[in-house]
Amino acid sequence: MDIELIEFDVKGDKRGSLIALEDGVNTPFDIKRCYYIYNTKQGVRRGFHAHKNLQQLAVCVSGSCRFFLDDGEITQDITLNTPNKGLLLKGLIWREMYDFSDDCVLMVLADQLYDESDYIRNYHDFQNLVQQKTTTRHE
Ligand code: T46
Repeated sequence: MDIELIEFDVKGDKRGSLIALEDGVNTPFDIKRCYYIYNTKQGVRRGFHAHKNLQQLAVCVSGSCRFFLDDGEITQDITLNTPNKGLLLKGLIWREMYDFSDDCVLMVLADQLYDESDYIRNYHDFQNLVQQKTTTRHE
């Protein structure tokens, strides 16, 4: 699966901790957008989509949440519960986020501006696209 867990350097001193994410220094792509998800109600599951062409780095800067990931062949479950690790999502991956703690702030950096036409929000469309890509690869 086209994912990676990236660990960031923590600048810690007696006052506490600081993490800096800088374009081209310790981020895997040039950042065009940042958004964050917080105040998620108990039991809520979000996501339910894949992206055609988008790289994202998800960091749980407070609290915890889980990602269910599916690339059409295998599935994986990842827990994000520390601000010093980021989940890099690159390829065609169906994602669902769940188990948000009350204090969860999920920050996401993206390499593209928001574009609804980049979303695949139907699971069958996602499966078809995975199939097409697999067929093209084997031709
Ligand atoms: C993803 C996961 C991890 C915007 O207007 N601009 C934005 O940059 C984003 C991300 C969303 N929106 C609007 C679109 C919807 O009306 O905010 C609303 C909620 O978005 P959505 O239902 O897509 O949120 P999630 O939590 O299901 O998914 C989000 C991202 O959209 C998605 O790219 O990978 O977080």
